[in-house]
Amino acid sequence: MVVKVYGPAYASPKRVLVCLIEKEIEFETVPVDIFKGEHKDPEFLKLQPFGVLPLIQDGDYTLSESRAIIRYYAEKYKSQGTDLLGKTIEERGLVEQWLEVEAQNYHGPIFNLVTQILFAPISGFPSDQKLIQESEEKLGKVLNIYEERLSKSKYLAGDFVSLADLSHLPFTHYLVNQMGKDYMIKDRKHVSAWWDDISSRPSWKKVLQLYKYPI
Ligand SMILES: N[C@@H](CCC(=O)N[C@@H](CS)C(=O)NCC(=O)O)C(=O)O
Repeated sequence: MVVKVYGPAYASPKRVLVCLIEKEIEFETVPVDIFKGEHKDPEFLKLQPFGVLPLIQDGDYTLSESRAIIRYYAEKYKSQGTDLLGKTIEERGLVEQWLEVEAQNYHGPIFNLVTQILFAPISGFPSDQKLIQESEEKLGKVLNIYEERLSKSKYLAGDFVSLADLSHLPFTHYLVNQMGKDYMIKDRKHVSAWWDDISSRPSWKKVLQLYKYPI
């Protein structure tokens, strides 16, 4: 059964795509255009009542929330492709901890920066400069903690790449490549080396090559 991934152009679905490639899971993609409001079409809302991407369909199994999807596939195919969950229960605990850090501490400020700097102008809204400044400060503090952590281990959960690292790829890509804020990564030696490592993985390069970002 081939997994169907909805909305491959957008950042959160790319979190799923990079993990499916690492896990060597066959998939196909279904384009959904947020700018045309296709994610709010009644047919789509039947599958994902909140009207957000990504969504996957695997036979008659439907799942949304990008981090739930990547946990599901990393567990289901634990011994296929790259093991992204760690070998021991203690390593798994650390993968979960850093996945939560990404979702609870990193994602909020970086999401605000992306929406205010990149999406507000093309949607015809003024950018909120105060929110941009506050979000950059918050993200900087999170990155200082990452710098300390990554001075002790190559990846966030230890010396093995995991879901926790890959989960950072889609939004950090915007920060480094499209927002003129690459110094936030490059000025921190260990964060910078970590970013170079994870963003040069063949799986991520393939995602970037096959599924262009909307902006
Ligand atoms: N927590 C959700 C967030 C998904 C999300 O924000 N998706 C964006 C695309 S990157 C979206 O669908 N935005 C459309 C909207 O919010 O109306 C996840 O990780 O799957």
